[in-house]
Formats: sequence, C-alpha cells, structure tokens
Amino acid sequence: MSNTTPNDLSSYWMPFTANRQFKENPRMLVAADGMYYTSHDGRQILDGTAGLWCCNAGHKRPKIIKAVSDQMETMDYAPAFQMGHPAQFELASRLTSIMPGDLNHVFYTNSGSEAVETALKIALAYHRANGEGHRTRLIGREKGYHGVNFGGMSVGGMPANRKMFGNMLSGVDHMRHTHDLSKNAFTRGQPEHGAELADDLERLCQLHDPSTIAAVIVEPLAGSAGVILPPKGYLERLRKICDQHGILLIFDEVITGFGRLGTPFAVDCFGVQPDMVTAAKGLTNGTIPMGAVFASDKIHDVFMNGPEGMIEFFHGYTYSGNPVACAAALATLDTYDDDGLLERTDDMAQYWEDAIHSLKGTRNVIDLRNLGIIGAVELEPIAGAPTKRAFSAFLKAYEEGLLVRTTGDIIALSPPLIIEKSHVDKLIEILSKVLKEID
Ligand code: PXG
Repeated sequence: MSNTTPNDLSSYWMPFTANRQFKENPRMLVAADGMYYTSHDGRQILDGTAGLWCCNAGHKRPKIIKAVSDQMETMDYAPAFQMGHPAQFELASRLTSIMPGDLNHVFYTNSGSEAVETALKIALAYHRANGEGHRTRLIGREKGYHGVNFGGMSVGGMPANRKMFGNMLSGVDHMRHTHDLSKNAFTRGQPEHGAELADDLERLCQLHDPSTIAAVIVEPLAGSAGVILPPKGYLERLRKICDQHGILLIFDEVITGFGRLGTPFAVDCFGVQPDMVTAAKGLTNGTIPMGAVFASDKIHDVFMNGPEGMIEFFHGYTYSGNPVACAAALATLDTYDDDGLLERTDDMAQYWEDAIHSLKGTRNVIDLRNLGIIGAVELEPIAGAPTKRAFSAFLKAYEEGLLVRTTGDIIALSPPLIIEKSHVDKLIEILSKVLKEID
C-alpha cells in the first residue's frame, strides 16, 4: 500500500476523540469524491455527515479546487489589518446579498468558534457604544453548542464540554433546552410543544433585570446536542422578548447555514430575523477554514460614529478574510448556485423525511427527527452505559460503508445536499441493518 498509514500514531493528539481507543483500531479516510469517502483499506464510505456538517456540495468540487489553486498562484496571503484585497469585498457583497433582512455587514473569522467569540464581543461593544455599557450579561441555552473557546463554551450548554474548565465567563445564564420526547417524539419537522420555554428568557430578565442583558445566543436548530428542533412559535417568542427589552438576538447558524434546512439560512426557514448570524462550515464547503459574523445595519452603524482615523472595533485575526479562504468561499457559492443547493426545489426533503421516519419501529429507536436534509435517530440508552449503543452503531455503520455522527445515544445525519434518492435508500438500508444487528 502507498504511504497512507502513518507509522506512529502517538504524536497527534486528536480533537474530540477517544485517542487511545482510536489508535488501537484507526479509521483513516484517504480520499473523497461526491457523496463518498474512501477508507484506508480501499472501501467506499457513504458520507452521511457531509464531513462534519460542512461539505454541503459534496466532495472534490472542481470550481473550488481551481479557485483555491488559482488564488495560491496569484496571491497567497495579504495582511488582514489596514490592507484589503478584492475577493474579501466581493465575497462580502455576495454573502450579504443572500442574507435576509438587513444583515448587510460581515466580519470574517476562521472557524465557527471564532465567529461566536466575535459575535459576543460585537454585542458587548455595541451596547457600550450605544451608551448602555451596563448590558454585559450573555444568555445561552442548555444543550447549546457554540464552539470551544471561552465565550462559546460559557454560553454553551454541553456539560462535558464545560466541566473541566473552571468558572468560564461570569455573568452568563442559560434558558432550558427544548428537547421533550414525552410530548414531541416522532414529530416530522418542527414539534408542536414547547414554545412556552422561550419564556425562560423573560424569567431571566426579571431575575437579572433586562438592562443588564446584552445578548441571547441560540442555534435555531441545535445540531451537536443531537438535532433539537425549535418548537413552533419558540423562536418568534424569543425575538419578541428580546425586542421588548433591548436585547440582541444572535442565531448561531454554523450548522444550519448554506442550505442545510432547504433554505439559504435558518433565518429564511423559520422567518425570524436575528440581529446577528454566525456561520462557518458550509461557507467554504469545508475546504479552507473560514467563519463569518453577519451584523445588521443597526449594529454596524453604531461602530461607525467615532473619529474617522480611529479603528472602530479592536478585534480581528491574522487570517480574517484570507485570500485563499475567500476564493474557496466564492467558488463554493458558485457551486451552490450551479447545483441549486441553497434552495433545492425538488422533493428531496420530503423523500428524506419519509426515509428517516421509515425507521419507526426499529429496535431501540425512541425518536426520529428531521428538517431539511438533517435527520436524527435517538436510541434507548443501554442501562448503565449511556452513549455505548449509539457508538456501536457508528462503528458498525462504518464497517458497513456509512459514515454517521453520534452524540450521546443520538445518531445525527447530515449528508451533502447533492444527495440523490438512491443514496438516501442506501443510507437507510445500511442504518436499518446496523440497528437490527447491534445490541
Ligand atoms: N457553533 C455551532 C452551532 C456549531 O455547530 C461551532 C459553533 C464551532 O465551529 P468550529 O468551526 O469552531 O468547530 C459549531 C461546530 C457534530 C459537530 O458532529 C458539530 C460541530 C463541530 C464538530 C462536530 O455535532 N459544530
């Protein structure tokens, strides 16, 4: 075999991975094309996760490859501060033209985590610039995932991601999550029950006084916690409470952005307009690290008031708007346009929904959820061994030629948006076999 298997696995400390278990029996991917990965032992693996929710247009897309290569030839890097290059501006115009409402300004980062930190900092600085420096509290939600940096971890609500790291940011509070199988199990699309959970925000306003709260951040559809959909009316209610109290609403669309829900963004899908949106992943189809924060006119314009020679926002990254990342993003948008992926007009979402829900009645399946091209299969945990059943399903699926993601005892599915019915059939066939065979 060619040099695809490193001899020594010990040097690389892998992220969010059981390192010792992995290194006992590594799962290496060595190539990718369209809907498939190739494993190191030469098998075709159907990509049920679009990488990590990021390769929305599938793999090895020619326009992206060419754009990245051309940009490398022309200009590899340009300083991000006090200098610009054309692709940054072109990309910003194109992105904001897709963004609904007046989210007309975009700040570049290199990941979803950095987009979240940036959005939280913009929120605090906005209020201060507005003469409301007392608004310093940030509100998140249980089970929320907003990346792994200190701000995102603090507003996030994944216990395992938080417990090792001390006190985190002060002045953060959380609403309850909206996951409720007792009322909503096996719902197709948005659940009926739970809009009233948004009133947690009102309670937190009463507890802390609303004038101390800067922003609320939520994933419109929570991905990492296992695909938790917003109950009907929930996001609308959050928006209303934020408006009543002068609180900014941030949608973390790192997963839901770029066509995942059948619309360009979740904002379009749910019809609720936030003040800021964070994005990453599908922005470059996963090829080159890049994230972004979209801000409304209201927010952006407050910053543009001081002396003209003054830096308005003391924040940014060496790689903000990196030319190669911008080239990848522009070509990604072209690819989405070519294939109509931001708003697939055929019946794929319906086909996907029916396929996911065809697993009802399969052994250990206690819930099925779907929206756009996202699906979740929730399994009854093995008594005393939570997460074990879903992880066995993940391992077995990989053996059978399907890549899925698991979190807790939930299997999350988010294949590339180029998926066709034959792929859906294959995915469900493998998954159903796996669920029947594992303990
Ligand atoms: N916000 C949200 C909503 C995310 O889903 C981040 C921020 C952080 O992005 P970066 O680029 O810093 O990783 C994410 C990332 C999974 C999974 O399988 C989800 C993410 C990352 C890796 C795996 O659920 N989401």
